[in-house]
Amino acid sequence: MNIRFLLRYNNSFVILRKFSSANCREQTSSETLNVLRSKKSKSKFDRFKNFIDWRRAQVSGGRGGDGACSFMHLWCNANAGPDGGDGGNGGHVIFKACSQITSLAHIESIYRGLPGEKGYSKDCHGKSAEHTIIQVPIGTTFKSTEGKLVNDLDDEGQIFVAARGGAGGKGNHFFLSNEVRAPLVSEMGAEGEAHTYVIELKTIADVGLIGFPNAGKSTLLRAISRAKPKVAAYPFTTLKPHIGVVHFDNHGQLFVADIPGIIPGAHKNKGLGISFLRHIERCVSLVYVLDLSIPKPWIQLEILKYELEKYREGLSERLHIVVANKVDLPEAEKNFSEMRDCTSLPVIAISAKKGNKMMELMTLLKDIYIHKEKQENEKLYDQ
Ligand SMILES: Nc1nc2c(ncn2[C@@H]2O[C@H](COP(=O)(O)OP(=O)(O)OP(=O)(O)O)[C@@H](O)[C@H]2O)c(=O)[nH]1
Ligand SMILES: [Mg+2]
Repeated sequence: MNIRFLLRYNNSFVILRKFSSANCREQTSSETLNVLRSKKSKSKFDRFKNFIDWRRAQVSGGRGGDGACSFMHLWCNANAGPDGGDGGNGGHVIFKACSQITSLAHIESIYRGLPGEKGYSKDCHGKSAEHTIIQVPIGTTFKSTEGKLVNDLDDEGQIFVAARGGAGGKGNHFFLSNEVRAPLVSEMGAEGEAHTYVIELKTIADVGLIGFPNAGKSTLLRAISRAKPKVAAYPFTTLKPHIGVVHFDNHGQLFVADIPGIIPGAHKNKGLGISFLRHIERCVSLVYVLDLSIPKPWIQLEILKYELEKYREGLSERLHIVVANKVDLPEAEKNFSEMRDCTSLPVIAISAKKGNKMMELMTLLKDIYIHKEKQENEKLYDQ
């Protein structure tokens, strides 16, 4: 069953690679859209080794260049007046959202903008410094040390001027007036702004996999995408979010995030705590992964929803799917039938390890993708 499913998608991949056109995005409908599965083996390179999602950085703008104080002497006019040029402006420190960057590992703790050049005689102005541009992932937020949100970069190419450079000082030519014909003053360049920011990354994924530790979230992400999060039979195997991509045959993609396990009290910083609940904030929809090897699995769902709700009101009620994992285990049957009797939850029982009911899950993910496309189109239309 599973093999047929894979082959079918692989076949459609080959056909669609030949005939797809750029505007096929508009034709999205649940009947025509297919999920693509790649035949290529996964790479052995661990790309998420240096995943860092929190940094504290001191940033200061470059100092402005000093204005010059000088007087011109010409061969026929020994006192030709003041000719001190202005200093150049110091460079800003700017953060720019870029989709190629995935972690904050490259962010340093101190950034200083470049200084402006000083002014010269003969009214030569100093050159303004280049701005220092630091690329950060989309979904980076900047907070002050008191915890106040200062900026939030959630679109490609958005910039945040974190520290402005100081203005260049005026040269003595600027101070020439009818009263003062030979000004002996020039300004010094101003210091740049200085701030300290707490920089955080909120993963932007379309779907977040939410579940207790060991529920099988990473196994599920491995099954539906080419991502390779570590899978092991102990809690908190996943220590940082992993993103997998589900491809569709209209060139569309659905980003699925495997988020570290949540336990009761996570909103009070228990387990891996709230640091990972923030990654869920940006997910458009959620997949609750319940562990069928544990008795009364529906209680897991109540706890997960409670924790999300405590962290941010309304978070648990986003568009969601509930999957009950490990249906292949002997004890799962009893737990699942109990769950059916006690609750009227629309749940699909899957086995991420063995591949049971993956096709049904893919169909639901397809619906999420269509919903996301609709939302994006509406947004574009509104603009
Ligand atoms: N029998 C069976 N075992 C499974 C299934 N899915 C996952 N497992 C096993 O459950 C254990 C935990 O799986 P993970 O995918 O690491 O679980 P997780 O939810 O990512 O766990 P954390 O990263 O700790 O939050 C592993 O030993 C898996 O082999 C399944 O469908 N059936
Ligand atoms: Mg895991």
